[in-house]
Amino acid sequence: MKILLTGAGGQIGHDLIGSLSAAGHSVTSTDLAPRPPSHAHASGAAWLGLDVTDAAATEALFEKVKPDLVFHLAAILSARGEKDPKLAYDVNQTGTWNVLEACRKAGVSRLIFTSSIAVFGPPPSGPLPDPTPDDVALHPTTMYGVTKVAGELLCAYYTKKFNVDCRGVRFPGLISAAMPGGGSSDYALFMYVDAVRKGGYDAFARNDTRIPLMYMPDGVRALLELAMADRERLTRSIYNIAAFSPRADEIAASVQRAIPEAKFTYSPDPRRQSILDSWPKSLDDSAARRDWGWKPKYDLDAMTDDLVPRVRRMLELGAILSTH
Ligand code: AKB
Repeated sequence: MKILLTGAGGQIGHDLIGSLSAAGHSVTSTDLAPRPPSHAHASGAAWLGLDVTDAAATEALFEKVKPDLVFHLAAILSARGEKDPKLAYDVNQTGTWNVLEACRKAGVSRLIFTSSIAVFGPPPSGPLPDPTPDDVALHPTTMYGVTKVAGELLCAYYTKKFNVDCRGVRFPGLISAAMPGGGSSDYALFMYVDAVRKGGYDAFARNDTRIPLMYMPDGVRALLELAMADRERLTRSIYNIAAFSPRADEIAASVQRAIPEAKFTYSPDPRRQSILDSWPKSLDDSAARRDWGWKPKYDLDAMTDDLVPRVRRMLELGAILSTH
C-alpha cells in the first residue's frame, strides 16, 4: 500500500514509520523539518518537506504521491499551543482542512486522524464522568483541544459529504523512547528519561495527577488496526482508546522497580497542571473494543520493563550522535 504521513518527524512518526516499512508498505514521510537523526532507522522511506499550512503545496504533494492511505500526524501539542495559539490554530485547524481538501482532490480514499484526550474539558455542570465515554459534551480548555474537536467534526463531515473515509482515535498521553514535543503529558515520559540520565525528576505535575496514558507500541497498533478495519464495522468516526491511568506517584513507583535509586519530587507548574486537571482521569473505550477489537497489551509495569532499556539505548545513541 502507498502510505503518506504528515508530521512524520514527531513522536508517533518515529515508531509508525518503522512498523509500516516492516510490513512492506511504501512509505512517504513528510514534515516541515528535515529527517531528525532519531529517525535514521527509517532511512529507507522517502522523506519530503511539507508545511501543511500551505494548501497549494499540500495539494501538489498529495497529487504527486497519490497515496492510498494518509496518517495525519502534524500538530502543535497542548502546552506549546498555549504559548502560541495562532501557530496551533494554523497547523492544527488550517492544516487539517488542507489535508482533507488535498485528500478529496487527489482521490485519497482513507485518512487517519489523530485526536486527543485534549478534546475533553470540565463541563459547566460538574466534573467529567470517570471513566469518560466517547459521547460527552466537549469543553476543551486549550487551543490544541479546540482544534482537535474541529478536526474530529471535519473528519466526519468529509466522510459523509465527500467519501474521504476519515477515521481516528483520541490518544491518551503517549509514552515512548523518543523525545516528546510540547505536550502537557510529557511529565510521564520525563519520569523515565530523567531517571535514566539524571537519577531522578522534578515533575511539573502534582503527585496525584491522573490522566490516561498509553505505551507507543499500543498506540501505533491502534492506528494500524483502525486503518485496516472494515468500514461496515465502524459505528463512529472517532474512538476513545485507553490503556492505563496511573497517578504520577504510581509511575514513579513503577520506574523505581527498574531504577531503585531514582528520586522523584513534584513542583507543579500552574499552567500545565490546569490543563492536566481539565482532562479525563480515565477513558471508556468500549466502542473501539466492540467495533474493531481494540485491546491494549501493555499495563504500566509492562511498559516500564520494556521502556527503561530503550530509553538507555536512546540516550546512548543521542550521546554518540552529538559527539560525531
Ligand atoms: C499533550 O500532552 O498535549 C499530548 C496529548 C495528550 O494529546 N500528549
